[in-house]
Amino acid sequence: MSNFTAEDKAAITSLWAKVNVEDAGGETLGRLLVVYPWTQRFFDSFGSLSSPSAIMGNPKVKAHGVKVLTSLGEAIKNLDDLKGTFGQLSELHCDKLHVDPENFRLLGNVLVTVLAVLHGKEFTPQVQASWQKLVAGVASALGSRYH
Ligand code: HNI
Repeated sequence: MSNFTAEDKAAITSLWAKVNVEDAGGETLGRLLVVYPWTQRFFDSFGSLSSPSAIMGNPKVKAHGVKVLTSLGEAIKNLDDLKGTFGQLSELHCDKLHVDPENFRLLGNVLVTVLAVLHGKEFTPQVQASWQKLVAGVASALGSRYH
């Protein structure tokens, strides 16, 4: 599990303070579903995902993206215990949702891309490196109770 330095923590929390969870959440989940279409199979109750514009305009996609990013925000308050923070969610994604944990890595990479696009100049190499560490740590924690 990653160890976050003081610089990482500062880089993660200072960018997070500026993230609009509504915008970034919808963009991230939407792009995941567009770019990796096999991830759509987990969301068959979400209505039309038949084209990129249907996906990006789907209110259920947006609402669920917000839920995911809100949960990530909780993790940012507990950077030294991502495994503990995500223990129950790991079990849920494994036992009930049957989500292949590789998808957590895909989502993390899409999130980093979305933040780079939305935050431009503020997304410095230091910020990017710290966020890469965060999404890797989150993916690992969400996968930690798979069996
Ligand atoms: Ni995920 C439900 C958090 C990645 C598929 N997911 C949740 C919930 C949270 C959550 C919180 C709501 C749980 C509840 O109702 O108690 N998911 C997260 C986080 C990440 C993540 C923090 C990664 C950072 N989930 C993914 C990925 C997929 C995924 C990558 C599939 C590609 N999640 C789901 C599905 C549900 C879900 C499916 C249930 C949705 C529903 O409401 O039917």
